Amino acid sequence: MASGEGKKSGEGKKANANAKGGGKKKEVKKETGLGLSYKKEENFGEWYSEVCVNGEMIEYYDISGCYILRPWTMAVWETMQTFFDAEIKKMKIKNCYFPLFVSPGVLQKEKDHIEGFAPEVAWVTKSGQSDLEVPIAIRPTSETVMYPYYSKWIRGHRDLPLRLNQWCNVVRWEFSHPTPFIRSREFLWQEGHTAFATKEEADKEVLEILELYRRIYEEYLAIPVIKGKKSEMEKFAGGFYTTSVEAFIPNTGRGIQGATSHCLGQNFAKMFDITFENEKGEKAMVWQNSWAYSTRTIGVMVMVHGDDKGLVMPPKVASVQIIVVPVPFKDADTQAIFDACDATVNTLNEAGFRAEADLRDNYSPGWKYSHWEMKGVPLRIEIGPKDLANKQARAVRRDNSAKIDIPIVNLVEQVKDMLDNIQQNLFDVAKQKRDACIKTVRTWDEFIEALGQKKMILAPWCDEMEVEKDVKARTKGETGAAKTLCAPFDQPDLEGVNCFVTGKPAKKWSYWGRSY
Ligand code: 87F
Repeated sequence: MASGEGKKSGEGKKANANAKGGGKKKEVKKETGLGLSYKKEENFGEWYSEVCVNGEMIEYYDISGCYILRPWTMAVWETMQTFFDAEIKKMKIKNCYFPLFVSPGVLQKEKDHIEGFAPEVAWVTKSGQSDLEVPIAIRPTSETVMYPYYSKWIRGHRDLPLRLNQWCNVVRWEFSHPTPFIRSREFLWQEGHTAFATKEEADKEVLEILELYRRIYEEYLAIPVIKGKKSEMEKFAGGFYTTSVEAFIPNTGRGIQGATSHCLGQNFAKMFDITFENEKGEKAMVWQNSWAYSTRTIGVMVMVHGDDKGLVMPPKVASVQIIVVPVPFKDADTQAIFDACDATVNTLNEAGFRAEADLRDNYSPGWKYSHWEMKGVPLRIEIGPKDLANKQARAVRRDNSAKIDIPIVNLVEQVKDMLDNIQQNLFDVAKQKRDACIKTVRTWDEFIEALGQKKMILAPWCDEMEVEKDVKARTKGETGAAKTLCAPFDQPDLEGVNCFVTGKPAKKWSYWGRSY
């Protein structure tokens, strides 16, 4: 691992211990001591890395900023993918796949907005020992890959709208602070790229997609987000305007951009000559959008819900929703208990739940409890001799440790209620914590005080870029500068309200804070 890449202490340690030599086993693996060595409140950064690894979502890799996504992660990704893919198909958006490689000529076409991003572009320069005649870039995003073909495929108004999406990986060679899911050099995402005849159609789609992103966070990941518009400084430089969903991590006091839906206007149509003959027979430029969400979503989920026992998975995305653990006693009929576990799993699976039994005989029930708690399984069902005799099972919730005895005859019904309740409770608790971190301010002094208290700050602003630059400069410190997160669509009253920096009449309320 190259030095000076700003890696986190945890990253270095784990990469060296586990990854060098291609995944050799750690020397000793004790059966006990399943717990985490860091606490969420005390050392959030180390806690996060440890939860990702011990929860079996991530394995560190011997290239800094690259991570192995284990099945426990991919199941979450696939659930969100299934939802989103079905929704965009209803909108008549079609899937496609464009190549990973970008020729330098095409990449340059976009140079105005690429300029700032150029240091992050990774290049292939050799095959075997020989230098390539022309180095080839690896896509950091696919505008330059796709739009030359949009130009070719779009001729007349009947070719519109053109609405394509691709599920793929992208590479951005980040240099600061690699963090699993949140900032990695390769990540998975979907990128949608659409072209319309009119601005109205493009505007409408931007919001429809943003609503799907809100639903991914709120309905699937149980994370509250704020929908809004990015400032001129924070928008995608190549675009016309950018909307986003913004989440917040209370422990670090940082906002995190959850997903973006951009209206590109006609900027790329100009650059790539994407024109069509309209109904009047005139040549016109298309209106375009692009939008994406990535595996970052999963990192936000870990950060928001995880606790000192490990991951906490919302039932809707959990790979295993219910883990059934046999609790045999010395003289009990072990076989009958195991059979009851199997029967319970079958009943639950037939009812459409994702349930598994942990029947391994080389681990104690206590060890299994800790193991599945670490992995964040929403509900544990324990079956022992007493339960068997009473025709019941004991259910234990991961989110609040509540235990209740369920009569077997009511199993399906009660498990459904409990999972729904867990999903809702995770959202409610996350929202309560997030809301407790929101502070509305009117003046610079209040702003600085709130920033010191790790708040997400709602402040009236004159909407001038110079002012945002000034705020950034004046708040620059070890933990990073404050910037705008978004101007929420849901705007408080502006009447007679002045900018918290300049005292001029405010043009909008905006969220400010430190961010990822
Ligand atoms: C890094 C290197 C090169 C972000 C980059 O948000 C280029 C870029 O264009 C780059 N990092 N971006 C902006 C991506 C904009 C846009 N692309 C399609 C999206 C949604 C999906």
